[in-house]
Amino acid sequence: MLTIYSDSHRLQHGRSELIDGTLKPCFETPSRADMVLAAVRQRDLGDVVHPRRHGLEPILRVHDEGYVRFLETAWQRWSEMGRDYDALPKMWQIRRLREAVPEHVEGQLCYYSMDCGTPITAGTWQAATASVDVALTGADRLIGGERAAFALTRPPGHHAARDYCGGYCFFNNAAIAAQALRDHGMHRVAVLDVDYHHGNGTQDIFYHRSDVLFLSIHGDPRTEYPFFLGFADEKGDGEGLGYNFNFPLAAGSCVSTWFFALDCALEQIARFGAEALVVSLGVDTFEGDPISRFQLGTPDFVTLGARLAALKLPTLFCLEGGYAVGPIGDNVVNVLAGFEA
Ligand code: SP5
Ligand code: ZN
Repeated sequence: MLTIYSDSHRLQHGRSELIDGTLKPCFETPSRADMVLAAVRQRDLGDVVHPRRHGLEPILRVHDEGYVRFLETAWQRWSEMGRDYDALPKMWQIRRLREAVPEHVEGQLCYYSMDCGTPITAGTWQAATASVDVALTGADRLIGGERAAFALTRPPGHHAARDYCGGYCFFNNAAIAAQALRDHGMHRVAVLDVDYHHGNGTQDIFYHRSDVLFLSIHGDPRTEYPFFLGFADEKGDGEGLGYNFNFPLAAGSCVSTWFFALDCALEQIARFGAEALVVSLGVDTFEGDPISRFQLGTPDFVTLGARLAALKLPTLFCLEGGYAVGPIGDNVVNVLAGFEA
């Protein structure tokens, strides 16, 4: 399988995130992508190519223009105030506060963020746009007739909604790629999110649409991040009613429960008549993940890949979460190898 990779991911190197009440070193680190790339090479998955630049147009098909301009200028405006530390928000536009975009970068940072774990740094814009290019170059390959491609996207994307960042995500790589597939003639695209955390951003982007089916298997939001979306009764709205499926599972759920949910999701994808599949591939479902609570073992990821392959669809894998840095490479490559076996 072809891998698309860019060194620009290193430019996203946040110092800290607010977790359990203190600023801790970011879980989402450059070493994650380095480990995945090393495993791709070591296990001879296939060629590794650089992305092609696609510009802002495909991003603006999915994201709000004000949000995109904010991300483009945020670091410069932040650092002009003499701040050399990562930009993190400190309040939110919560219930009954005015829903208006503030003028000041500080207020905009709060307005356009979902959480306090997604630092904007000097290199965020470059890293996030390169990550989109990685996903779009993968989509190009599918459009060109390839069976599958692996977009080694970092920073990840699935928590980024139409107009906010969060959960270590800035642009929704998988959603932008799915939209690109639609724009290049694929009529029905399914996005399957297997990251431990609900793909709130992707759901947000496609919630009113019937041409992109969204399905997510994740830790139950009653106890797990992102808490405010990902419940089973969210089924889509308007045209999109019946085209959104959430499979929330209790934290600590066993492997067979997880694979049962996967089978339900795969059945829906087949029923939908998808012409292409985008997989939001988080491996924070791993038993050793430091911030998540499912129990998949390293060999289970081979099984996941094999089950996805059984759909027989052109498939684009986009990397999302996974924070057990030592095993992340084997876990990810196991999915891809299982797919190809
Ligand atoms: C892409 C992705 O996987 N984003 C995940 C963002 C999760 N951020 C908040 C995690 C909070 C976990 N709390 C557990 C604390 C363990 N001490
Ligand atoms: Zn995750």
